[in-house]
Amino acid sequence: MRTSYKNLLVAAATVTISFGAVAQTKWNMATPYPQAEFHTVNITQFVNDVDKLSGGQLKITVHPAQSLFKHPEIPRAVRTGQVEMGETIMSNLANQNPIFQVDSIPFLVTNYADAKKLWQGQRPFVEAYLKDQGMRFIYAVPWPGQGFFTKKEIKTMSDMSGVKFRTYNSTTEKMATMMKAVPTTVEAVEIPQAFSAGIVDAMVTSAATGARTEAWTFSTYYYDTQAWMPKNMIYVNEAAFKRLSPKAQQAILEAGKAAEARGWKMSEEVFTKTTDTIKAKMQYRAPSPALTKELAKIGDLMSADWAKAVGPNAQKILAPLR
Ligand code: PCA
Repeated sequence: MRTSYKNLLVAAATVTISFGAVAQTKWNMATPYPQAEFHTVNITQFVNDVDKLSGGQLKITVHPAQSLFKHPEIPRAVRTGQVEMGETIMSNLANQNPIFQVDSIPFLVTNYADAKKLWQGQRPFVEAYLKDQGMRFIYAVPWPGQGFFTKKEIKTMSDMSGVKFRTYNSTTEKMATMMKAVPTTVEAVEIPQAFSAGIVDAMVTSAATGARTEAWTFSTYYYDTQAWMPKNMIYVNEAAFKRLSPKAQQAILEAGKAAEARGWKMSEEVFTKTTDTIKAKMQYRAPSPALTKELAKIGDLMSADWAKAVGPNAQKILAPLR
């Protein structure tokens, strides 16, 4: 996006127009995923709720599919106040702080009940880190469990050796390297093009994103490993938040609480529905015991590295799960 347009948006956002007694504030929100993903559907409902609960005081325009900022740029854009609100997959921030990585380690959690427990342990640290950065955490929602979409059959890990493999951030890249695959980071919105251009021949993602991208048009097998459940988080620039009326602030917090509860339910529903679609359209496979065992080994190594990087807080984060 051109800088001049960005500046214009920022200027527009700070304009508060008065309609009689009620002041109206306009905000922008940058998100990485397209409208068709359930996370974005949930965000749309969230901003509608904010509008209603604030009595029309706060209007948030959602810019999906990286249309305002590229996914990796969103946290900085929110931190510096270029945009008031954003969405990011948490493990993208693993390079800044390892607390964000824990939901992307293979086989730490493989179902919604455990994902919730892990989130309970992780949440205070996520909130504190964002606060420290001049941001405020609003809510988080998990993706369905991650699996592998491939063109060829994968019986053991050695079948992944040298495969051009789509990953989505440094954590997934690390795992792919440990699998001896050749990782390339491709944003979710660019998946079909990456396959058709021959940049990748396999990918890691959820049934949700597999179905949304019609993975059957560019791959054959789906290995349902349920390897981890990464979360997206929604957060705001704290200074912008403080400038809002108490009523608008309250609206964001309340709508956020509702969006978190609704989003977890949506995720579980989408998981069932899209897994059924994939079963109907693709060669659906449970991973072989050998593949599961080899992945678990990678998970153990990543867990150990993670715990070392986090230090004593690792035990606190994992406590609800244990
Ligand atoms: N979909 C997103 C993140 C994880 C997921 O299931 C993606 O593939 O980029």
